[in-house]
Amino acid sequence: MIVVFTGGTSGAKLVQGLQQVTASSSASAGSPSCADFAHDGVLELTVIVNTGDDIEWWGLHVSPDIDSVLYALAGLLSKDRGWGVDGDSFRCLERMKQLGQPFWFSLGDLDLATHLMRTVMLRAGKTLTEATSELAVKLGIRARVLPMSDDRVSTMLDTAEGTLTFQEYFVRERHQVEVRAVRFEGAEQARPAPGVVEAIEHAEAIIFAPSNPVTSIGPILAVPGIRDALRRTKAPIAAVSPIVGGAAVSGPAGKLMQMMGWPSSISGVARAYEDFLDVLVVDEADQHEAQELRRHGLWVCCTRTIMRSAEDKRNLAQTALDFCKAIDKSRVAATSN
Ligand code: FO1
Repeated sequence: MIVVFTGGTSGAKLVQGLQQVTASSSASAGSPSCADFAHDGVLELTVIVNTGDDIEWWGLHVSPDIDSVLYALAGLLSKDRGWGVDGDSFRCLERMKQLGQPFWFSLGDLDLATHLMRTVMLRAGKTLTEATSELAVKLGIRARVLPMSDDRVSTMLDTAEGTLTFQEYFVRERHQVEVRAVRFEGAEQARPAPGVVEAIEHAEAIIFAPSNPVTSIGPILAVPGIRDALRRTKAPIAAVSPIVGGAAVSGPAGKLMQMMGWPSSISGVARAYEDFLDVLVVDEADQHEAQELRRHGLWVCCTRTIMRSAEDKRNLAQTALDFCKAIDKSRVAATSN
């Protein structure tokens, strides 16, 4: 089983790449390295998703990162926006605006159906894990999509303008306000969702998508038990850097990493995951710094990490998995010597 940790829109792109790789391996057309991870030709994919960005909007429970993964896996994700449903309309949003309701968070008309269904299920007493699984089944998704927790964890940002939820910071303020601290409210009492720790323990490879280490992956690692499981697991762990050439590919990752006291570079990404990371996958633009990290004992793989086409996504996913396999083999060799 391949496990991927993700949040945000870049993460969803790598999930699409991993889906392509795992699907082709299931059809026995994958590369020999991926076939090594497959059982009876089936390479399972489990996606562990950030829910710190979740928002109650117009009375509905919206899980943006879960939805980006669901839409990505179902082939429904908007290519232009990177979130929401491809080709969606916003008529309800227009009407809500006329009715004097808040409209800075744009819910599309088709997207609304997902939030309605999720909210109905949650109000009927289902957990977020159950609601997500039911949505995934209805959308014809074969991968297992797990929220990080069924308990509410909210990413809060202390800024020059006061305390903001993640969506207030990211969408309403367009991440232009100065951030002084990031907190994950509720994390201390939260438990990992059912299946999360087991997936980490039984994984053959674990990949961190090129998501923001502070606000997309940070909330997942803040759930007690998840970081410990990552430190314990025998699975090789790779992270794809969201920082290319010293700057975030998109969004505020660089600024937030600096706020945390980490460099906004591939070294900062290595620092965020230093207690469990085996391989850092970085862009060719970061060759020079990669060499420096290697001198400190980290495996660093330089490749093309910008994902524009389906082929880019597939190639990046394949490279990350190949490196995990190489590490696996080197560990086996080391223990048998
Ligand atoms: N991002 C925006 O920049 N503007 C929006 O109005 C917006 C609405 C939205 C609605 C549903 C959804 O699933 C995602 C949405 N996003 C929007 C993206 C969202 O803010 C991000 O995907 C993440 O939360 C950041 O990781």
